[in-house]
Amino acid sequence: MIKLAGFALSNYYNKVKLVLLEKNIPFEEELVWTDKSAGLLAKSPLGKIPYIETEEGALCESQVIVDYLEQRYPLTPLLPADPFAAAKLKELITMIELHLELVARELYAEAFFGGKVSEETKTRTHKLLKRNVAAFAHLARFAPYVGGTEFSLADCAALVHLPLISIASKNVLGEDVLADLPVRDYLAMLAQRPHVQRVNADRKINQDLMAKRTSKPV
Ligand SMILES: N[C@@H](CCC(=O)N[C@@H](CS)C(=O)NCC(=O)O)C(=O)O
Repeated sequence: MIKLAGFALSNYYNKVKLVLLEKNIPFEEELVWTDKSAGLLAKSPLGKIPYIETEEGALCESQVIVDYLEQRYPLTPLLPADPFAAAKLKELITMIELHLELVARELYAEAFFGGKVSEETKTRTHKLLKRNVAAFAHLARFAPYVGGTEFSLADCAALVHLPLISIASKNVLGEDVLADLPVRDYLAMLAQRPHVQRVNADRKINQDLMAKRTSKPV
């Protein structure tokens, strides 16, 4: 059985978890903090979570993992069979993860962990986010799903990343950079899904657990 390793406060962990749930793939979870232990580095060389353990070995990087799951368990597809349509959804995922989430991540220390971000970083991040959100708006459909009429891998990514981008930009930059997009209604629609509800409930439990720890592993 697939083992999903990491912790449920992580957006990337929750992307993989939602894919596993939506595709009805049996899996178990192992709570792993990003402590850079030899055990973690052996399975995820950058010491990041999530990673999965399969019968054939460990695999890290959430998009690599979900692409593997999509190929290995094709019964409930989360990408269309048409290569171009599938690539368009992956384009959207890359836009969200590389050009929005990874940029907004610069703000997380101040937004979520009581740290401080320099004014220089704020200015640079704000500018980049404004540019990249415009590009995302160009690709996103919200019709009603982020990539079109069907629930897909792109929704598994959007669900976990968009709220963090909104909160971080609002708290640190004083502007929710996604405010002009129908993100709130979209997230409310996704929240009707039982598997999304489970992911969100588990995240809250993990948040309480993490609050009791002294170190801040994200
Ligand atoms: N590109 C990676 C990003 C994963 C990631 O950044 N995970 C965070 C938790 S949300 C982490 O492990 N942070 C600890 C670190 O970077 O050392 C993926 O898609 O899996």
